[in-house]
Amino acid sequence: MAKNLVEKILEAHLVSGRLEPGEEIAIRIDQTLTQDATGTMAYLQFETMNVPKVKTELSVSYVDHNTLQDGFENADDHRYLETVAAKYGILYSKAGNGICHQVHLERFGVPGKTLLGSDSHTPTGGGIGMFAVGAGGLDVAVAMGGGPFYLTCPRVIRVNLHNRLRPWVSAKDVILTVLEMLTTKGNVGFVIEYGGDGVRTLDVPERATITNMGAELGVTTSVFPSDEVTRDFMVAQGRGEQWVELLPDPGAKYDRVIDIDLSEIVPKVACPHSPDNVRNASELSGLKVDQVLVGSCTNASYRDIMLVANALKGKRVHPRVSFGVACGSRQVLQMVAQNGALADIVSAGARVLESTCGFCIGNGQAPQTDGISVRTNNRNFEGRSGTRSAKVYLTSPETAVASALAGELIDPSEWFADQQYPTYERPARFHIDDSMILQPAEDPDQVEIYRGPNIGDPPSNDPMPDAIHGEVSIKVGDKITTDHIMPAGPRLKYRSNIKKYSSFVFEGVDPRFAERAAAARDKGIHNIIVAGLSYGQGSSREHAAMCPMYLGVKAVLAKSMERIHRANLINFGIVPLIFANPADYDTLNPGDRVEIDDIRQQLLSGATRLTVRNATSQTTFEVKCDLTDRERKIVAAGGLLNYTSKSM
Ligand code: MIC
Ligand code: SF4
Repeated sequence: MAKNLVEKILEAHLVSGRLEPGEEIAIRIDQTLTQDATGTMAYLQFETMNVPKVKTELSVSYVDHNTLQDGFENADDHRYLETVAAKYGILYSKAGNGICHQVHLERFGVPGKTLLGSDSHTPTGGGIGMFAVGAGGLDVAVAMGGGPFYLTCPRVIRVNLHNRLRPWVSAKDVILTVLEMLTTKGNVGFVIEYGGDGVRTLDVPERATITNMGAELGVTTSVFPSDEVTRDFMVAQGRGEQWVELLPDPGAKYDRVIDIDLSEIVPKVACPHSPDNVRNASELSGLKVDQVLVGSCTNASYRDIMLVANALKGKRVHPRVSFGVACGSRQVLQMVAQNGALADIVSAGARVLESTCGFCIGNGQAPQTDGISVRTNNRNFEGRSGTRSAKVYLTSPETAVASALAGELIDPSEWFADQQYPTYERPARFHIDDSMILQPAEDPDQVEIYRGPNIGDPPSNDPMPDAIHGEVSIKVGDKITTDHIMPAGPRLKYRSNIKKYSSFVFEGVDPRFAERAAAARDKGIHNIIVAGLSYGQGSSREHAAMCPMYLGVKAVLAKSMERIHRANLINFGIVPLIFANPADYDTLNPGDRVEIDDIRQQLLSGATRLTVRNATSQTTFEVKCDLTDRERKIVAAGGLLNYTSKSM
């Protein structure tokens, strides 16, 4: 039978289950990646598994998120990560070497392999033909220990790209067009497979811009075929021998097919505060901008930075604009330093930023009050920039650089109308220097793991009680992101210290939540979160489940939930429940006493509907409990760590 790309990769990695959309399957993981903000907890959990050496083909630990080091915490965490990597057979990419997804694409990605990463933008690897999935740190820890990764066998959407992009329009505009069509809601359980004659007009990093922001659609991952373009990119990275061709069979079946004519795409902008709030750049012309930032794992490849440098050559950014540029990797920074492009960027008046996540995760560069910021990254959630009143517009590097020069948001094809679009030529050989990637120790027994005072233990949890006697401790609306649940930015440095980090749960939504929830927990009352649509969008941070668990949250009742967050809730023993009738959401109020009888027994016996009693309003309603048998046992045990230690 003719197979699509997704079926081919999944079939080659299937450990259990049937390849039928909607079924639970388990797949073997070839490679893992972690970053420092999620990594410390992932490795603390890995250490509890008593595995002497990772069992994957390749595991890499990157330091790219918490590099500000305004205090000892980050530096302590980095040293912990470095020593853990040395001991357990993991490569360690030091701070300054670049953003995990970009470095992984450049130096390690292999078509047809599976990659599990503790970061939601791991699907960037789909640009080189990997089946690359984001997950919570605990799932990544299990994969490093040799365990399979469980997921719902996806449905596949085929997106055919035709023709080629016009000048001053680029890959970011393609994915913003897809986001405009499919939005951030309702795509859970799908994978996007790109194809069509337009694919060969896009180099691997451009494809990676597209798969990167698949995360914002909420799909499990996105994947491009591996063709001659992939081969040439890998040859230029000195890794030609790792290339394999990977194409779908002619006549392969898809759940849905979408056709996009690249030549019709125009420059796009995702307006505040959601990546799917997309408009044409030309409609926003004239909006004064205060800040423009180029960088992040979405748009900081050699191609992107060269484009920016060429567009800036001999010009100056608008005097009122603060303009920053962060290369996505040290490889890119070295190359633009050597070829003089960096000088063009600096001469134009740019602030050169470190090759890290930086501004994208709210570490520095917070805009002014009510500021307008144009950025090339992938998320513009309210407050993520560090300034609650700021408005962040997501664009391509082309639109960003035009706006930096103009001082206002502008369609780059209009601003550069008289200027030749710089043609990009991939270098025959990228600058290869992996000296900031440390190899594991030759004698692991000699390595002593460094644990500074910021490193706590992973918190433990009790099994699910027989019944839930709880209280609605917070009621939130639609599209609550993991940034709302667990703020990043200046709070990020407490990631390894759950007690401390837990005091910031829902900080920006309801600053008293953590205190209230902890008090209820201490009185033996179970905390319940009530939410609207797409609860838990965005980041993969398992802290958005782990910290609520620590505060005694036992259940989330939502209209719908995102994939990674749902999996994290289960991993930390919180039961994800969906309103059978969404209108019941309206009947609940903060403070309502809520009861679910025999929850533990019902979970274990496979009940798919549960009755919830609102003791305050004396009403009852039903919720859907669509969990697999394995997930039920995990929740009943109080989380994956309890479940694994019980079954070992
Ligand atoms: C993000 O973009 O939100 C992050 C920071 O990279 C997160 C991971 C984290 O919270 O550490 C992600 O996307 O998963
Ligand atoms: Fe880093 Fe931003 Fe990419 Fe997350 S989205 S990995 S914070 S650059």
